[in-house]
Amino acid sequence: MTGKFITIEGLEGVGKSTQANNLAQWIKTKGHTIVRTREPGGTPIAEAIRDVVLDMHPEKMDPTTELLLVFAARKQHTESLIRPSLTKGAWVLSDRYTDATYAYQGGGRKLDLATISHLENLVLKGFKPDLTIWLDCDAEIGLARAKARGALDRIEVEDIGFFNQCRAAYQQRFEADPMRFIRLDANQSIEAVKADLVQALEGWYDTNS
Ligand code: Z5A
Repeated sequence: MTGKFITIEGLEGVGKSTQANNLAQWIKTKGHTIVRTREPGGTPIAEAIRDVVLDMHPEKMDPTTELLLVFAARKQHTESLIRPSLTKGAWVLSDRYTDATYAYQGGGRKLDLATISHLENLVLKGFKPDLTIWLDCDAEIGLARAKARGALDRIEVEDIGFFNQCRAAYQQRFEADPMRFIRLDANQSIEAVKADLVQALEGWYDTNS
């Protein structure tokens, strides 16, 4: 039996890691083995690429370089960890996947969406998550939470306009494929988001398992 591939998406500080813990707990209560992972990263090679993407460099990174790096990491992650785990019947929960590329490199960096789509087809050949949880939150609120937590990485230091464009790109992804997404209001308290998450997951499970 093949497992399910679930991703969790949203801006920084929206609570992806926090709610991924709740999601993982819910998956276990359904009796499934879970593999938790993240992007960029998830395997040794992909984690090395993550460092290049997120570390500060004296040299400015070209946006297309950034795009190619996230897809290089994704290919390794998909073939080395995600697909083999699904084949074994595990459920895979990834903190971010291809929707993040449309949001950050498409919305934020303003790279051509057709180019991103072309790369996606080339690299993933139609492979995509069974379900994507989008934690939607005002960019100011998410960034304030991320800043309160500590030092910012190379992408987190972008201005608020960048993150508003990323959020708008997530909205476009949601509208283009609403059956794959569950959108949650992540401006709420951690407990309120968790309650909405579990309720939505139960509804999804009833029709998709
Ligand atoms: N990136 C890209 O550009 N292109 C791509 O294709 C991919 C990624 C895949 C990865 O960042 C970066 O890579 C990301 C996009 C880019 N860059 N940026 N900027 P990451 O994985 O290192 O981290 P992140 O995605 O930015 O997530 P985060 O900052 O770790 O935040 P989070 O996981 O969403 O939030 P959290 O850790 O659960 O919560 C943050 C704090 O807020 C914490 O103290 C919580 O206790 C608190 N919190 C959480 N929820 C709430 C609520 N509801 N109320 C109050 N406080 C809360």
